[in-house]
Amino acid sequence: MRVTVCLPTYNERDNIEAMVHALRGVLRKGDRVLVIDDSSPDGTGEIADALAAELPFVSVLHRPTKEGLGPAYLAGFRRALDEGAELVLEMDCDFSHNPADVPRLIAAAEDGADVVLGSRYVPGGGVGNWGLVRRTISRGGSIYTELFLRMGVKDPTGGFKCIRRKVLETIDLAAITSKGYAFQIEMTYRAKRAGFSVVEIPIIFDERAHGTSKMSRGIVLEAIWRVPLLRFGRA
Ligand SMILES: Nc1nc2c(ncn2[C@@H]2O[C@H](COP(=O)(O)OP(=O)(O)OP(=O)(O)O)[C@@H](O)[C@H]2O)c(=O)[nH]1
Ligand SMILES: [Mg+2]
Repeated sequence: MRVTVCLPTYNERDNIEAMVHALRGVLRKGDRVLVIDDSSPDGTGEIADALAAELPFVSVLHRPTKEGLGPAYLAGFRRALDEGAELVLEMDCDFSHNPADVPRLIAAAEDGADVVLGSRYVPGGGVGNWGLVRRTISRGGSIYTELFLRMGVKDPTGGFKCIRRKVLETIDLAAITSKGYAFQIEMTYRAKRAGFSVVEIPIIFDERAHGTSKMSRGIVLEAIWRVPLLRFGRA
């Protein structure tokens, strides 16, 4: 199945080139990488353009302002569908998600799963070098989400995913307004609610080595208020 890896970037100058080359090593003929850059002030967009000029499997979607991960992915999904992708991957560009795991995500989707989640909290998964605070936020987020949404998903805030085209064509992407972790939760929730199968496969998540995290208190708070709204609201 033809794959497009969506790679949102904001100030990933020190990661983008290595990531594109790593993906080149694991993707198959016809697969694509779509960089979605929100006008990074550090020049990531220009580096991505140079990579796209050199490597035909790479394209770049430039967006004028930083709006968060959710809007960036939604724009990327639309482009990937237009380009004919049969499987669409979500992946961070900071090497927290290991490019070597990409073929396993693809294989699980090709085996029949509609949504494949790279999961830190199933047997064999884990986090490499996170401190206690990050571990607690992440674990707490999973428990909180399960309390309200009952998806039976161990790692609902993760952002390493492989999604079948049909899922993106079926769920109402225009209705999704979440920006951060809530976006990851909402995508999976809407897919499940539409009757699609969700499968978790183990991944090891490592803290980024270069650049800075865009995780913020706002992103955590957004997830806290949006999760109950998903369950009880009209979303
Ligand atoms: N296009 C775009 N990309 C973003 C935005 N915010 C974050 N990203 C990218 O999304 C990916 C994940 O962001 P990170 O900063 O690593 O945030 P995180 O993974 O939630 O937080 P950590 O766990 O601390 O790494 C990275 O590739 C970022 O460059 C945004 O507003 N727009
Ligand atoms: Mg990260």
